[in-house]
Amino acid sequence: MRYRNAIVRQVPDSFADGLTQANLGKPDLHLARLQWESYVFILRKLGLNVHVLPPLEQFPDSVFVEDTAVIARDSAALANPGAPSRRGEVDSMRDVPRLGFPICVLGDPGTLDGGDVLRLGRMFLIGLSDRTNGFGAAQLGVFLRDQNLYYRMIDLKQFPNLLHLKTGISYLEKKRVLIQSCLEAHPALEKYEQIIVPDDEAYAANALMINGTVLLAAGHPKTASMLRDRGFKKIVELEMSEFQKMDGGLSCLSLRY
Ligand code: CIR
Repeated sequence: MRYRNAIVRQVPDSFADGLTQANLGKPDLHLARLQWESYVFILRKLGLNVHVLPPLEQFPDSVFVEDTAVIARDSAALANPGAPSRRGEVDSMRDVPRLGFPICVLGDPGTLDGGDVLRLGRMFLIGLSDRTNGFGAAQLGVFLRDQNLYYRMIDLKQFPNLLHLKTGISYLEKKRVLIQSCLEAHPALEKYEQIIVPDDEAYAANALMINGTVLLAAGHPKTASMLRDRGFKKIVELEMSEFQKMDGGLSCLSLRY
């Protein structure tokens, strides 16, 4: 799939007050902003038109804009984030071009974070997590089916290390997935070539394939060389340390379409 656009949101001063279970210490705001700038720079270099939203101080996690919506074909679904502190982030997405006229707005009792939704061509995997429940997934399922897209749910409760589905899996096009070992041999993935990141590089499983280039979190040399051995020639490694401290990864920082 060829991406032309991305939506990102700037890092708020309140960033360090966001939700986290990572136990990696407090993020450095200045460094987080530098890392964010590099991320946006690369998206632009890869040809994307990047729409930058202003920071939302009252929502420390709002830089993780992926969780607020799901974009499919020509339309979008506005999510209903599972964490109460993140609910209000969605309101500010209603004015965003492309998201301004969503076909679908997910709502209670359904909850869904965009980070639990992975697109693999015409198929969408929806993770059932602490953030996304069956109602939310079913609402999104109707939205997808109406557009002749398919979906399948994956229960993540048995994988406590995965905050979101995309914490543990990325789609690298051509039926290839980069996954954490806990998802190995999952029936939902049996038709895909599985590239398994070493357990001590689990964070690298949240990667992005953008127009032929793999964006990988820096500091995961085994994963990078494994990808090179598999024929991925274009790999860009991005420093993500400050976002990792807040449980966020490469995919979380943008909505791509
Ligand atoms: C949260 O707990 O909601 C944020 N601190 C991290 C969200 C990461 N988003 C994502 O994986 N899509």
